[in-house]
Amino acid sequence: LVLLSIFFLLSGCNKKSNSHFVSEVNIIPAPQSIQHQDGSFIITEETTFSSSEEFKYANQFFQKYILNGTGISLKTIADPEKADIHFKTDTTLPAEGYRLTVSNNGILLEGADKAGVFYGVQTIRQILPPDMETAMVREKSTAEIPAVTITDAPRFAYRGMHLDVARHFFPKEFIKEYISYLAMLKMNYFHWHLTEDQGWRIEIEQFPRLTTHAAFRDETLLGHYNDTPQKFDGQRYGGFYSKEDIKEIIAYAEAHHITIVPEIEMPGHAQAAISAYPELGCSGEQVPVATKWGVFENIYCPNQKTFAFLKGVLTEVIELFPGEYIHIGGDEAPKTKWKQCAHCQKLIRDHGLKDEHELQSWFIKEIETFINSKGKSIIGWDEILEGGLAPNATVMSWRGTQGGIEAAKSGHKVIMTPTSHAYFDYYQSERTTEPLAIGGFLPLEKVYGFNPIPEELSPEEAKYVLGAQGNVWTEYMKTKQQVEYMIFPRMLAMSEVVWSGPTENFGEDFAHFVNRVESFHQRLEAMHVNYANHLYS
Ligand code: TNX
Repeated sequence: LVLLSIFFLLSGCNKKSNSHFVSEVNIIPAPQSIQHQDGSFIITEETTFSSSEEFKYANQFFQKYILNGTGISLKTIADPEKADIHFKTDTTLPAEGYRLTVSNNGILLEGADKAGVFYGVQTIRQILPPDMETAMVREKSTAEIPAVTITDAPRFAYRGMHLDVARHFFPKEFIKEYISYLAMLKMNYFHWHLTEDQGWRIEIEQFPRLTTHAAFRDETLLGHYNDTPQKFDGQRYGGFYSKEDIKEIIAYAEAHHITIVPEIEMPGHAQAAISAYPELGCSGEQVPVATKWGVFENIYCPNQKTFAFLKGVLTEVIELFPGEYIHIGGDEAPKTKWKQCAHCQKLIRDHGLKDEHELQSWFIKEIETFINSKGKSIIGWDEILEGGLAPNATVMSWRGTQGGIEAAKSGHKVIMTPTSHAYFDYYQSERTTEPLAIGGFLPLEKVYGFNPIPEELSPEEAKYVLGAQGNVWTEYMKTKQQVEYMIFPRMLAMSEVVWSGPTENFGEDFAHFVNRVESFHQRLEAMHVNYANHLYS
């Protein structure tokens, strides 16, 4: 017995020194099918690797991951037949899908396309032990992967996460980390909320005051519009991304198979821009960059200067971002100033419009025509439905799913992001120790139970629902640690909603999910990522 305990003690020590990694199969989002077999494959210094240049991002990611985690530089060889690890195409698989076969003899990863191979690599990553996440080159060690066959493909084509970088600014290093979290969870769209009342965050060469002036605010009076103002030290607060920063982030996103959807808000949430260029507002008065949270009456005036400005801005935005979509906002635009403005009233009469809501739709349609002429499509928050939808617009349904249902029924594409299931700025537990949040209540279980396809839609109409997205408004998140706390573990649930599909047996599935989340926490820890350590509310 003494000898036996010494043996166990020693083997325990061995594990700690990470000389040989063994792991269990525990993947988020859950794959469509997993079959376990006996045996395993061990990656050693002798392991050979063959892939095609076409999969360069997946190859790079994989090789770097193994190197960081084990110190092994995989030997690349040309002949796929001789390689222990082989990545290749199988066009019979569904889009973005993959088939991973691990046996005693090696690893075969087949992908429908480049994204499929990349997601297969993310699965391999999650089968490998969490300790390998800690980015440092270790003493040479090996990594053991249990024999398994996984066949997998996503439920939705749009699997998104949003981040508001305007209420609080986050440096480009964190934006890359955020993108890497999406990639790890097989999400593929990053909705980058770049402009707000409280700050403009993207360099536009034609309008330099956007970054010298509108990117900064006086922080003395910061607080919610109903809150007692919080006293800060009276410093300027802000920041912006230069064009070089943005190019760097776009390249990083591309290498992670993520498309960025940049958002330029209009006609509301525009006070920072109007502060820099007062002629963009209806009264022309000088207003400050907002220092409180909420909804503001200073919105763009539908005049020639505004259209020239927005077209100039959008031209530069379109030149930068390669993706199909430009998000034009459209939400929360009070019409007070438009009601008081003679020019606006004349527009309403001249164009035979009913009211200011129809004027907003006219405004958005003008912008859509411009964006379409540059070969891109618009996405707008569901308020863009109110005065008639722009012909080719995709609707982001945030005030519940009703807007999305209406849009899908009229043949428009939809992304579901309802406050009820997708707002990660809401509280996630009822504990009194929760950090201050905007309000609301969205526990993990509720996110997990979200079905982006409402019952009201027929199978034909449901096809217009491209997918769903988690939103992260940062009024009450100042640091990356706070953002991470709010997204983990809820983003894990969202990734499963959009990738793995509806659960037939909710209670049991949620319990299994919670087990997987618990072990995923070790991975986040190894990555030095903060998370909320409560799985139930
Ligand atoms: C509403 S969601 C907003 C944001 C706020 C958020 C806070 C949406 C389109 N607009 O401006 O940050 O609520 O939850």
